[in-house]
Amino acid sequence: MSVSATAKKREAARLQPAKGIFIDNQWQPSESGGTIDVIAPAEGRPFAQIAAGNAADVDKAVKAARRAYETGAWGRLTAAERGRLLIRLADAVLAAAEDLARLEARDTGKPMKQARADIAALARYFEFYGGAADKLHGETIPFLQGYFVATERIPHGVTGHIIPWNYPAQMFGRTLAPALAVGNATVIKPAEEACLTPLRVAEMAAEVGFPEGAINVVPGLGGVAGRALSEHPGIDFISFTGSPEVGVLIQTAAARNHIGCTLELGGKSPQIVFADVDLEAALPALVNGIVQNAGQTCSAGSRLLVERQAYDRVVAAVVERFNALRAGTPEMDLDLGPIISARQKARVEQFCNGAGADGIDLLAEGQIAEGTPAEGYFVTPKLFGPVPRSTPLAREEVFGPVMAVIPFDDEADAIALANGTDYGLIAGVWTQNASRATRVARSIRAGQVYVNAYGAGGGIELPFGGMRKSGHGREKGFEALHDFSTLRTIVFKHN
Ligand code: TXE
Repeated sequence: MSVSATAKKREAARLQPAKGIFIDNQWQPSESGGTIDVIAPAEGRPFAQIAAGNAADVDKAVKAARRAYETGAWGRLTAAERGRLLIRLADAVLAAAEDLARLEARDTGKPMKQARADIAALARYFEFYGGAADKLHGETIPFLQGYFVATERIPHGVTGHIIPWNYPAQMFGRTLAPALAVGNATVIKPAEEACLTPLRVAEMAAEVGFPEGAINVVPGLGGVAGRALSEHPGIDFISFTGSPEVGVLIQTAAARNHIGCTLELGGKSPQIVFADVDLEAALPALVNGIVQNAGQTCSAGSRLLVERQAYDRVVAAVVERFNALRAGTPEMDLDLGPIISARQKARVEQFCNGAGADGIDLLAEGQIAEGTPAEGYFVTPKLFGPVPRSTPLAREEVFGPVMAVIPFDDEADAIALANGTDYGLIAGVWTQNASRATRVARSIRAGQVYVNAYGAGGGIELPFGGMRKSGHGREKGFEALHDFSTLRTIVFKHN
């Protein structure tokens, strides 16, 4: 064995070993026997391994879910019993919150305070949908003489779920909790970049009493395990969060299988600031909208649209805040952490270099704190402006802590600008004029519009989802129970 092979072996021995594929409440070895290294983004080196699931593993997981749904204990539970299990899982997550937050922080690089908030949100998803499980009901419909008609909301059956790496814990709860509340049996493919928390929480679900096959987790590469899951003829519905490019593949595969899907594909969300803004109140939300999770958030407020007459005043205040921002490791617990991977970091840098080449001014730049590992995937938060409306920075999702400031002339211009990208996920409107706030909010093509707030409090109760390139379908809130269920109409004829 060569020296480098020995060194590699020693390195591998230090990594947390892969647990395998989670099927029927048990860890099973992957069919391929292969593993994927999990890199800590703040350290720039691997610290764990996950199993590299493939099509054969996905097939086993889908069959386990089918058994759970058709003949297993899961399919026989009442809605109230499913709800109780979800609430038990919420309690277990809260009891282990600090350990889970540490795992999530190392896996994603995010500051501990963000990871703690994410774990609290994960618990809240299980709690909210646990409480909602037995409150989803149908209707009766007046019909012909001698008929009685009722509808009932029923599960799709086996649901497939593919989630990204930016909020592994939250996404796991967001997509699985409503699906389970309705009674679906689930198979989830988390992101290869960060999925240790989902793997641990699946195990916890078994510990609190979820029956075999209700939750199955197949870690692995997107193009292998993800693709196999999206194309599997045994799933009845699929929920995807990720890039628009892969979203097209998911919807195409769903069409081939004649099943429905929900897609959440990110955005280029505007924060619209009118001259009568209460700037003091708005500033933290304006900046946090792009800094949270280092800008790797589907609903990041990446476009700051500012009424021209207040441009200098607003930009000066934002510049001051931006210059004070600091990136660091999870333990430093500063404003932001690193980017998830070298590949994503390169993508962010490419946008910034492109802005420079387009002659756009860099208005402000935060710092990387002293003592952060040089190998970590850190970038400084950056504020560019004024950004011409046709440039990539004004139109495309960067998925990093990079904000584009764009001036507008009046209300009509603000609306046109806000609606002027292919996306439509969320928006913020900042003004003290209630009529204008209402008019603008109702003119924005987005799934969620905030007035004098932005992305407040996790919003688990609030239906969330996009239009056009941001995807379709609604997650969160009671609405998600509709997406994860379908309707049966029963018609009775009587004398
Ligand atoms: O996404 P991918 P990436 C956007 C964001 C980001 C860009 C690229 O702009 O910069 O997408 O990120 C799985 N069949 N968002 O490359 O590839 C993959 O394993 C089935 C926005 O990481 O779409 C992972 O589990 N699945 C977004 C998931 O899809 C496949 C969050 C997302 O990865 C697959 C993430 C395939 N062929 C990125 N290929 C948001 N909406 O929040 C990959 N996957």
